[in-house]
Amino acid sequence: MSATLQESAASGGPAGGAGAVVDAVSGAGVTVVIPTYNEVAGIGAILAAVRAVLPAARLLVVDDRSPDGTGEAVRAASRQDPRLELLSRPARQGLGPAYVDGFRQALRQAPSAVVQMDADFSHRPEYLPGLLAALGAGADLALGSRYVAGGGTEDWPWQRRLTSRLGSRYASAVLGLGVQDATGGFRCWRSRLLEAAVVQPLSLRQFGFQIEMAYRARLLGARVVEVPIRFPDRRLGQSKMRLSITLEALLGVWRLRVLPRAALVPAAPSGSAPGGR
Ligand SMILES: Nc1nc2c(ncn2[C@@H]2O[C@H](COP(=O)(O)OP(=O)(O)OP(=O)(O)O)[C@@H](O)[C@H]2O)c(=O)[nH]1
Ligand SMILES: [Mg+2]
Repeated sequence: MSATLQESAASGGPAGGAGAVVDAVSGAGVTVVIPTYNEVAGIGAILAAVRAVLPAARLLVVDDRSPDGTGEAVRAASRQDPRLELLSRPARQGLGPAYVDGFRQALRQAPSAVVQMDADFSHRPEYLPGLLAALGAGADLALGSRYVAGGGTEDWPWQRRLTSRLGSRYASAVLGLGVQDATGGFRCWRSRLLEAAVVQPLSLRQFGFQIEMAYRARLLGARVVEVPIRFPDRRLGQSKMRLSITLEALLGVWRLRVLPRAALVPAAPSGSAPGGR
């Protein structure tokens, strides 16, 4: 079976794209966005691993001037790899703004699909072709999911497993997301969907941003599928997870729920796919 996936020119949905092509084997037409803060210990290895799986993909690292020199390491690696780019942001403002800047920069080169993933090997590069193939099978957004059959977390203490699982269920229930893993950050977006999803300013800046983006996709009427992933704990470096970040997400879902649709996504053009509220 050919791995070159032609999007339907007549898909009509929010993320349809005439003639756009995603190659789930080489990664042509795909940009992988990787945010980093103090990930120098593992950044070289993750970039090499992603490159080995998707030789033709563009890789964009979004670094917030990491004091440990992650940005410099990426810049040095980019001299050997013309499809590796560094976006160096002047200051740390949270994961959400870093991702949105990265997404906007990635979209300027008109890829067919944009992948988001962490730098710490919790998001295993071998899942990339499966996420891309889900887009080829008709999804607008493929979520790497720990909480569907075949997925799961590894090496996490039970408290973290419980918090993550319940947090995801809670966010999904409050916002009607209809997904099992609303907080994961290993995702593959059809570009036209992502373009619409990053128009309005973010409400949640930390890890709640992942929930907000899943909600925006729902408001835009996206076809969302969950692809099972096993999620090991980070291999190297330090976690950026804090109680304040969890609290932002817990309270933030209510903020999202009461916001008018127009604060989160652009007005739907007439005749577009259903799914808005
Ligand atoms: N640019 C940027 N990247 C960030 C920021 N915070 C986290 N990251 C990156 O986002 C990814 C996820 O952060 P992690 O600390 O691994 O968060 P996590 O996966 O939820 O937590 P652990 O399971 O403990 O690793 C990593 O690649 C981080 O380096 C930030 O403020 N700015
Ligand atoms: Mg991590």
